Amino acid sequence: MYRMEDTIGAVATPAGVGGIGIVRVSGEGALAIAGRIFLPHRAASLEGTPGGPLAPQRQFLFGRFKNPATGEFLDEGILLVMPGPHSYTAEDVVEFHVHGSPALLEKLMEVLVGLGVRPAEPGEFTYRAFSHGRLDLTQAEAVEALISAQGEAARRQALRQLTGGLAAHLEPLEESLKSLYLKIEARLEFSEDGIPPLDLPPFQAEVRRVQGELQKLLESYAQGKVIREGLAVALVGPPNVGKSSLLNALLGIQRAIVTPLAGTTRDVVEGEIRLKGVRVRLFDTAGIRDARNEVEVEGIRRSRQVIEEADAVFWVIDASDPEPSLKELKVGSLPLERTWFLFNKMDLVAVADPPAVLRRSGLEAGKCLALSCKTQAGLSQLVGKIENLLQTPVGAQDGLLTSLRHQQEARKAFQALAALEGLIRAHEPYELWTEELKEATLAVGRIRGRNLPAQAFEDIFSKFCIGK
Ligand SMILES: Nc1nc2c(ncn2[C@@H]2O[C@H](COP(=O)(O)OP(=O)(O)OP(=O)(O)O)[C@@H](O)[C@H]2O)c(=O)[nH]1
Ligand SMILES: [Mg+2]
Repeated sequence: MYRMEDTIGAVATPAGVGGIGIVRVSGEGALAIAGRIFLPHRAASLEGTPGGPLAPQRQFLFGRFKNPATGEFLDEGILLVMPGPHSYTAEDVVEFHVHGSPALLEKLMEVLVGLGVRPAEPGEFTYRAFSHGRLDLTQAEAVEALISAQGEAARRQALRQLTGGLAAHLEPLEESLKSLYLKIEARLEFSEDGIPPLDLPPFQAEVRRVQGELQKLLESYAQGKVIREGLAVALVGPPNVGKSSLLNALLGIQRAIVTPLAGTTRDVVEGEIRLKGVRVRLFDTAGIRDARNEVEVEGIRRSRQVIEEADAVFWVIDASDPEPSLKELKVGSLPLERTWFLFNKMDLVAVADPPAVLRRSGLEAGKCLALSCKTQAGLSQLVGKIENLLQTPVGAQDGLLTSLRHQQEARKAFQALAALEGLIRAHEPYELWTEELKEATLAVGRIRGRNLPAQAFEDIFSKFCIGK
């Protein structure tokens, strides 16, 4: 586990060459150590030796950095001084802003370590901010989410969480659970002392309300996942129906090879677009058929894997010859709840009724779309369809659960309340009710970092990058 009493330091800027590189140091020794390296320009002589104490006030100084052991000049730059508690970690923090040279930054770290700084573990600065109560756990996690956000929607989601969106949602929930717990607890301890009997209907109504809130949070998880990780769309179907043509049309470039030969695509070809600020990853695949050729067989195995992993499956059908597609459909097992049927090559058919074709195969007619990659007809409707898949459920935005950890805890709380309802119905004793209420309260608290075992923190923060 992280040792809180050490003064820690790390390069906070990304590896590689840049205009500026930043080394950050936090802890009790930060100001003293900085004072030993830094010589402000307003000192009488630039040739002087550092060593003057730094005033513990917020300041931004221009000057020189020197190795106090050898007197060697390292660089000229800026020192930011942020005494605790008004700093990121709530401890004394200093930042050395120097030229962004990896060799220089390494040297600076080496000098700092010589003065007693311990290189920080991943996420250790944020861990300190959390342990000093500057951030709750959901906010600490949001820092990492913001840093690694891919795209506009993920960025906004992380920022909402960082500014306390999720915490604000969880706090009243935890309070409600606590007060439910106390109601029963009081009647447990003082059952003889004339506390009025429990008014059951409002109690049950409150349990159901809290359960409803938890349900909403749980539903927001799947949506949050799409925003963070993007939506994966599989373009699949038999050979020659126009899967690669569709990929190219959606990307607006000739990414995949298109030929009139069946079995053109062998590998999975990936492309990416952004819709509503969310990353949409498109996977063009080998046409699925009964193939003998070894290369094609492997391609088809990969197609099936893409179907497994995709959020949405677009099963492409040649509208001028739908039979092979429908036949493959019956043999191949498709996840129908996340599959849409795209009738391509509509330009080749005078009259076509995709819904009727689907109905004849016993499929849901509403999940189809007609288009032509050749004329581009129907493409904008298809894009609209994908955008609908990205839609955030109303009201869920602020409460979005963003990690598996959140989801698991919220589910535990939900299940505890479900168990409680069973106990109430079965007229079980209050002792058992309090157990479930305690479990639900603790689970919601754990989302924000309360009552977690030390190992759990390590697991969470070790995924952060070094310097954060
Ligand atoms: N008329 C017409 N032809 C199309 C349309 N879309 C694709 N094609 C043609 O159909 C043929 C096959 O297209 P591809 O995009 O290679 O089909 P695919 O499904 O990727 O085929 P495989 O990779 O072999 O599985 C090509 O000759 C395309 O030009 C369309 O909307 N209308
Ligand atoms: Mg292809």
